[in-house]
Amino acid sequence: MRLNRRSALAVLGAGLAATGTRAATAKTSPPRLWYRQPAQQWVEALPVGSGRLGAMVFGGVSAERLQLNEDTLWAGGPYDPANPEALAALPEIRRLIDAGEYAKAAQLADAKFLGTPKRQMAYQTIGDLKLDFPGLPEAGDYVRDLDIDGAIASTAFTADGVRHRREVIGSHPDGVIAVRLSAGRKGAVSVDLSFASPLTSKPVASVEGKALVLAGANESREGVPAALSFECRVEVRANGGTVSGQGGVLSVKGADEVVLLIAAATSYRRFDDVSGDPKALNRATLAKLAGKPWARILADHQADHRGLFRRVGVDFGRTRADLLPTDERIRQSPTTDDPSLAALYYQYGRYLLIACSRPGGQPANLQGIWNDKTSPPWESKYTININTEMNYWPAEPTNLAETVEPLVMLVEGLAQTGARTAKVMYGARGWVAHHNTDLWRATAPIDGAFWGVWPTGGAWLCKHVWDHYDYGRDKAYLARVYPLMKGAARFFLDTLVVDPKSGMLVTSPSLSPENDHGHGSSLAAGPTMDEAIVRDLFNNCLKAEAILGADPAFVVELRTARDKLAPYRIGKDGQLQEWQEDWDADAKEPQHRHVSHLYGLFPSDQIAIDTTPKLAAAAKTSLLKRGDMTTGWAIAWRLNLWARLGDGDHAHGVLSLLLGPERTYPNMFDAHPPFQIDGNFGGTSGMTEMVLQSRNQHIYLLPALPSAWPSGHVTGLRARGAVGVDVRWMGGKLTEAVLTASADGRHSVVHAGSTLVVELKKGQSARLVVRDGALVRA
Ligand code: FUC
Repeated sequence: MRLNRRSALAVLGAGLAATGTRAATAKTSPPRLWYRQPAQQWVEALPVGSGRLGAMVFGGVSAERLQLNEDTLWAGGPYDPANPEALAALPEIRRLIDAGEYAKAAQLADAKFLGTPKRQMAYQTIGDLKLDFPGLPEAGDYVRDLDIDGAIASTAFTADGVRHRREVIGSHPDGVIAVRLSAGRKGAVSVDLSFASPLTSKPVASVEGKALVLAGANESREGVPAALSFECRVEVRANGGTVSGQGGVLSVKGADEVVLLIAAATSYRRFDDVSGDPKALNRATLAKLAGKPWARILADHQADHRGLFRRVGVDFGRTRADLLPTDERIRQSPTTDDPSLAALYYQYGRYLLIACSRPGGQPANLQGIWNDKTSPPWESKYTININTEMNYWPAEPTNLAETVEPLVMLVEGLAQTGARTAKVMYGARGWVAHHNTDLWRATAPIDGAFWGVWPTGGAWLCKHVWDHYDYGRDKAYLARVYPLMKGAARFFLDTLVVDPKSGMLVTSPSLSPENDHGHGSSLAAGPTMDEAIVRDLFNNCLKAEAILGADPAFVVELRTARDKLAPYRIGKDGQLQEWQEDWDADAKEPQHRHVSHLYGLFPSDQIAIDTTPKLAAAAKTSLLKRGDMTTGWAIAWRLNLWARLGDGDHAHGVLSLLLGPERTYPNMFDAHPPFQIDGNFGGTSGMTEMVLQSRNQHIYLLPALPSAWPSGHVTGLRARGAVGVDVRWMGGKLTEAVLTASADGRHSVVHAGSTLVVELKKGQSARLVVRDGALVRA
């Protein structure tokens, strides 16, 4: 049953009367995740983050657990994995590939062309801050939630007739995780604080006055010595009661209210500098907060968060399912019409990006910043053959451009470390990064030739570097990043080789990410994805040069090489070929999770249903072959692709796979499985692509609206050319769109076959409606 706003409130009232719980009372907007029981598993706990610091909140009654992260606490230390043996082996690896001896090429690459060490460093947890509440009896009226508009996790319950409330935030402006423990009766808050850390380096907890401190080092890994020191410092502010410390335990007894300010830092300054002083950093962070009450810390945090979060509003419709706790909604979602679960997932993606990627911090890794292990899956690092890029797909279109800064900083580091890898391993100028990187900006191939010998990771990241300009149109920024793009392009100008069969320029050795083509290995020359990524890189360099006018000689070189890149090919089954050869039918895993050759359709716009219909049809054939059900992030990629194919109903079907309990944990974290945050971000991006696309110099309104969302709106989105876009629809039809320019520009807007060109000066807006089937200015 579908409800309008008024009947939804009536149902809410009825639910309230039936249950009489506060859980039900609080169940109106703002958007939130909520539960009737504490988290048992980590994937039930709720994430907060300051960008740099993260905490997972379990919501236990007699024992609370805050699992803590700091985004530079990784294993190892500065290291250079470039393998000096590689250069000599390179010609023979290329020759074997040209001769069709792919297995031998892979063997040689395994022996000579991998980084030293063959694996990268892991992102590590600090451990847990444990809060034990002695003497708290059984609780009733329990509810915990995460308000993603207020960016606050709360746990509330009644014990012995006293209402207790615990709140946790991750404040970007103040650089701390802050906790408030309060109760409805004076003197009712008593808590014992201690640390538990799984780090084998055995950090030591101690009490310093009214602070509990955990100090130690990171772990060594793969023969790379541990080079970081870290400290986590919890300052306790008790209102009333007593504070005392013993051993590694700080106890508060009989307080009216307790506020905890948690600062954490490591000695990491840059990939090649670990001379920071974490103790001094934490002291300075906390000293700045002296005298600042919780109410102001909270107000500053919420103003900061909402300044980003509230830019976008989303409504895909509402049903009764909206009234259920979040874990139940996820469980029921495969069989329930619950469009506002999709809207919640959408905004949760934005919440997570704000919480884990802010200027001054590290970019979002495989788990954002949330990780409870010292040796997490795939080291919770940066997998740049899809996962890191996917993390940032929603950033520009959903109006969170600020969150991209850490990614640009990552690329600035890679351009330095990758210059050495390019020189040592390829004898090339410019810079290269392969399929993974870590805190230390390692850029050599790793894991094995099958996965690692893929030179286009850095080039793909450069698309984000360019997109940040294309959405924002800030020339000073473009001048700053042009050398990064140029360096990435320089590497390919020096290393592309002529394919003896076609005479075109191809990457070699390379592979189509992690996919065995059935001829002995994954290694190949000129996989479709590489050619597409390099084409984007060269074109974006050319566009940047045209704006900056920096580099006429480089332009000639780029154009010549670009025009010799291998074109897309359609294979014998009508599919878009994944490789230069028509091997798709021979591939070992026909339903492989990666859909790398479809990069041209999304995230790029080299292939589109209106600009290259034949290639788009071939891409669709490939996509149908790959199937819909796969790992979390790979479902999310398919969602974006189906939106680009203009098939809203197929996209919606794919979205239901992502939102179901097999791919979404109770805390709404994406399940690869295991947890990987890319699916969350890819999901937000895919839903955006259903209602708005900004590609091929046009803005497409409602390009893939599913019949399951007949009425709704998304406001505050962004399109290329520094323009904001609101879209509203009813009965499956566009009712209005509003464009708001933040720079002068001309925008070509497309809807249902009708195109309208809108010219706007900075600050102006235009309202568009459909009249007699044509898009017009209202
Ligand atoms: C790539 C993917 C895997 C996983 C890993 C982190 O290698 O193929 O599925 O997501 O990254």
